[in-house]
Amino acid sequence: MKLTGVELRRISMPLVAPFRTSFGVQSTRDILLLRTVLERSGLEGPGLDGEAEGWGECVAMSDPLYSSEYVDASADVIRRFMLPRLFSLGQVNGAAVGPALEPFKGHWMSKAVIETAVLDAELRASGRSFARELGATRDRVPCGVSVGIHDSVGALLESVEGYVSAGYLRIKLKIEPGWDLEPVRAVRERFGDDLLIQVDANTAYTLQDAKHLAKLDPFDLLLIEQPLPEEDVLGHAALARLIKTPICLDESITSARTAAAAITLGACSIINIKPGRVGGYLEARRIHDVCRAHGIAVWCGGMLETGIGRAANVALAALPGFTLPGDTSASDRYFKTDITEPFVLRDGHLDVPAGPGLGVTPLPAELAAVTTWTEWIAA
Ligand code: SMG
Ligand code: MG
Repeated sequence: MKLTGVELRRISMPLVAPFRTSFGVQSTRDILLLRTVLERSGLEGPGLDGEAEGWGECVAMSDPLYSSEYVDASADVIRRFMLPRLFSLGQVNGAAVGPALEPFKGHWMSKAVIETAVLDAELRASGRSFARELGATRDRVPCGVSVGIHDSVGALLESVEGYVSAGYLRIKLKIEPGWDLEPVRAVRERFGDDLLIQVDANTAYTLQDAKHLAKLDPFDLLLIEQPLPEEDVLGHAALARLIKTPICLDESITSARTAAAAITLGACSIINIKPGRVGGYLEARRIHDVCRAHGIAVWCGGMLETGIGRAANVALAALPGFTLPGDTSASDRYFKTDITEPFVLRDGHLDVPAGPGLGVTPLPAELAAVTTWTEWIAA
């Protein structure tokens, strides 16, 4: 297939409630979507002439606070470097995108959105689903929910109550220094020992805090996610020897190679796989494979995606090594109106889309209502 053009589209999606983490507050999700148009020739098989379209959602945020990536930079690197490189190739398919973009350092989220949109077009054209292509073994996935930092413990308990009664199977509490032991204790006491609880610090602590973090041990948490800075893999290995709560890495893991190194160093016993953070779903699958071979549990992270990104995440989360509930929550946890048919929680699970490609497409009216800018880039 030949890539004939790409549409960049920026959308602005108000969240149902502000989401506060140790690095900032999100009230509106500012998102870059990418639509690829590929041309098929009869040479690829009978009846395959014509155009194929694919979609992808870039998980970069407006500001470089979760990682170094941000939306404007993503649009820039895609436009100036990545698309010219892909347009220069005669033929392109999902598997060829990663190797073709390899010379460009970093920019994982930008690489990921292009690979996803090319893969989606390719799979739609041949009637194969994303889940099937990745190796999914389930048709629905168990879901958790990520709960932001609140102004008071009372307000937090009220939010958690809502999510528990909606059926979420695991609660993740965002923590930071000054908002850790007290909220965790309150949620554990209120909801009992059976509730699966984990915490996420988004790099807010240092190894000096080890004694303090050990005070989380009695609360029987599933894991503590990314307590220390992204580059401090050795610090996480040291911390793992000082606390009982299992350490899960998020920001530190950018590839199957960094995952293998972190595992070998003893820096984590669980990994949060976010395809955008690692350059795409194919690398995400390689991380899954590495972890599975090492007996390391994985789960699918989230970046406040719309239905487009969620469809792909849910497909990935259906692979056999995803043994913990993911941050793959229902559409209504994020937005009043999603840009696709909404993902709905049933018995704490989301269904894995089974149609060709991602199995979902943006609804034209909903998409138009949130679009702030588009740009067509022809080959
Ligand atoms: O998509 O439900 C979601 C958000 C999950 O907490 C979540 N993501 O570090 O894991 C993480 C954060 C990163 C995004 S915070 C704006
Ligand atoms: Mg995280």
